[in-house]
Amino acid sequence: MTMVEINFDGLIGPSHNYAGLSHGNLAATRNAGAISRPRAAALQGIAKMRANIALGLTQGVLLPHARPNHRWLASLNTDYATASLPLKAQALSASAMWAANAATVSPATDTADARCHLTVANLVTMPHRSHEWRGTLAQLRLIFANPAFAVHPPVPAPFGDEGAANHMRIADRHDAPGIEIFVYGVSGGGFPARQRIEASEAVARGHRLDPARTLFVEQSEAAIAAGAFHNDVVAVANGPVLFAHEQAFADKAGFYAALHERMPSVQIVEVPASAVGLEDAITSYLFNAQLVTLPDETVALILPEEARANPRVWTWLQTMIAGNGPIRRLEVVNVRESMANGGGPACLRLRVVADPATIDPRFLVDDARLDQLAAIVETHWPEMIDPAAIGDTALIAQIERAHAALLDSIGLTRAEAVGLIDSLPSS
Ligand code: SUG
Repeated sequence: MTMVEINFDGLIGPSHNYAGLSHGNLAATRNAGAISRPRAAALQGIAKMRANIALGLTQGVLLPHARPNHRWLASLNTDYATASLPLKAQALSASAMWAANAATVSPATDTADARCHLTVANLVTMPHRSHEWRGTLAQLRLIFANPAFAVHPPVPAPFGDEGAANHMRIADRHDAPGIEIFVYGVSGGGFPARQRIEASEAVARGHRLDPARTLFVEQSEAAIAAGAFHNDVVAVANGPVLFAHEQAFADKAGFYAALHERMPSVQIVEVPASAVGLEDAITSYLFNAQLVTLPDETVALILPEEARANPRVWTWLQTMIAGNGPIRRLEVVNVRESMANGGGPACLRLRVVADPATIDPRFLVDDARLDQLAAIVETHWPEMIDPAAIGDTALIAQIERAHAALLDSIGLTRAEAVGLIDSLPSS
């Protein structure tokens, strides 16, 4: 059995638009009302997947959800034609693209029953995200149907859970037992703290983690107030390396001490606020990078272009690379369309450590599969969406045709496809 880290990227859906739905996500609110480019957005995401494959990484894909979500509107006793504009936007959101919010994942090495556990996030803090879970659960049950996995439904409301975006794992290697770190928020100044400790604790119990190797860490109020609506905007971990902003955590000293005690081999790369302030860290998405181990064991940071464009951030990165730290290589990707909604390279992916042979092969991608996906996007995805025009029936018909064409191309059985279209759990 070969356990590797697989990055499942959310394919950016045909309804990608800038509706300004996420209070506390500064990029999304700043771009509210702007014209989006769903086709370019999805192609940027595909190019990122291709670049990761070229680096020797194993790549998977999560499909966009059927939007508008008619089932959700029906549960609100309305339909798309008659719903208010805010409800239309919430039903139409392509936010499932940010796969880091799909679920929390604990590899088999960390769990009492030696299965890889996934708990779907409830995303209850934001209305447009709160209806993702059914589609995500249906899809994860398809992809991870093998008994090597346990896929759990979400923790109930009101305990907000935003999935892997608030979860980190430190381990000597991907296939070695790790320390799992759950980051929750208590207060966020004027912005909501989206991850509740009760949810993190419930996920950890469900995953049957060893309490001695599990940490619950509070995100700093300053970070949330500055726009870090998820921990993965101010910190990222991979293998034995934690890369974090100095102001990411409420009790940094206590957290670092607990981590060192449990994993003496941990290497912490901290960015001081004096070199990169929270504002620069958040606008550049320096920490929303994919921190990965390449096949030759080099640790690389896959950053958004916005990080290179910020002189303070880029200067700090150049100094880091010139030094002797564990992060040895920088790669830059263009995911501007997603970034404009507050989703960087790390938001777009869900990491799963598993044997690829246990995964439904329809959800693993190579260059040829990405060519097929790109062809569907080129043919069917709308070129532009003006959020003021989401009532346009021709646009909605195009979005629904695009999704149907994608499902057709994946080779799903009728029952599987119905599960994904109707967002019904498959069992
Ligand atoms: O939940 N943006 C997402 C971005 C999620 C980023 N994910 C991670 N950090 N892992 C959010 O705020 C914007 C949608 C809109 O405004 O139309 C949005 O939902």
